[in-house]
Amino acid sequence: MKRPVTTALAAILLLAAACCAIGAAWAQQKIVLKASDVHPLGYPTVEAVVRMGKKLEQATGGRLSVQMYPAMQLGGEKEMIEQAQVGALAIARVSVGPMGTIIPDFDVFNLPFMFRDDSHMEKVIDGEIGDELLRKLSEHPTAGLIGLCWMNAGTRNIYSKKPVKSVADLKGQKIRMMGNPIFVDTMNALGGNGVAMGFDQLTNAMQTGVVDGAENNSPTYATSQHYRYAKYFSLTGHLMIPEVLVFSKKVWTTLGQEDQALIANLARQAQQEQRQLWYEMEQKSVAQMKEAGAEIIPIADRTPFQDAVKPVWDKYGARHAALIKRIQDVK
Ligand code: BDP
Repeated sequence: MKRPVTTALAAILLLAAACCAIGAAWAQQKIVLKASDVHPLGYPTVEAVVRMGKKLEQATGGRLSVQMYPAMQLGGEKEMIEQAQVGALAIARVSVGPMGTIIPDFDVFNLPFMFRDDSHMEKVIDGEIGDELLRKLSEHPTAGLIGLCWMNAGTRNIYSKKPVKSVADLKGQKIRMMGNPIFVDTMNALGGNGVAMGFDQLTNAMQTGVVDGAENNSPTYATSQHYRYAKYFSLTGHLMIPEVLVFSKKVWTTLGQEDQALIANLARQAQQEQRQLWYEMEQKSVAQMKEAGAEIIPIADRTPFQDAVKPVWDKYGARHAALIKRIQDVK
């Protein structure tokens, strides 16, 4: 007959073993991270996040994975940001455009004619300014988002039902802009009527004539088939706005430190991978637009456009003078 002390000890050991097993099972629990993008599958930003998800799945033996909801399945970017903030969505790939209303410093990227060209923009987002802004977002006490990485989105150009060859041609044209006052002010300064609305409402607004046109990069114009309603694509190049990949802070804090580091690292890789996809897509899009009958209007001298937006710089630039100077100094 066993002595009671030995029996008690055995019971404790058994209980401890059971707890360990439950703990291990808990740690092994599969987590599916919901991700979203306004663009369809195959678009560079979407593809980069899908690839990142595959790498994450591989690295964790399937414990962590990413489920992509593309093509505005979860709404426009405003909705995606809100869902990430409350933790209903883990990963949102959005334009810096709407982020400026959350982190004012982000608006520096939203200033018209801020970057000289793609390579200037890339040096900024790849360098210390890019890192600083991501950190600013992650450390913001109420934004509820972690800034993971940047992505390319080329140059935005105005497209409309009526050709825009000069600033004067914008007079009386209703042009959809992203939801941030800086963009409406930019279009108004150019002499048009800026109309703020979500990307999810744009096709309908063009169909029904609520707006005459919009402005965007060629891949967005081509994949969304906006040439069907606004065939004149004028190379105004007035905005060059990077994209940002954000992670819900609510979901982030439920992950272990190692998982967080892994995701952060894979996002950094995605930043470079997306870039390759981006340039291929830009070329393809221009061919697709032309084939579909879009008319590309070159703007030989952008100076009148640059001069016209000076009031926007006066209004929004002054408060960010030091950061703007640092960006301009990046060579
Ligand atoms: C595209 C961006 C997307 C924006 C869209 C817009 O990739 O994030 O939602 O523009 O104009 O270029 O809203």
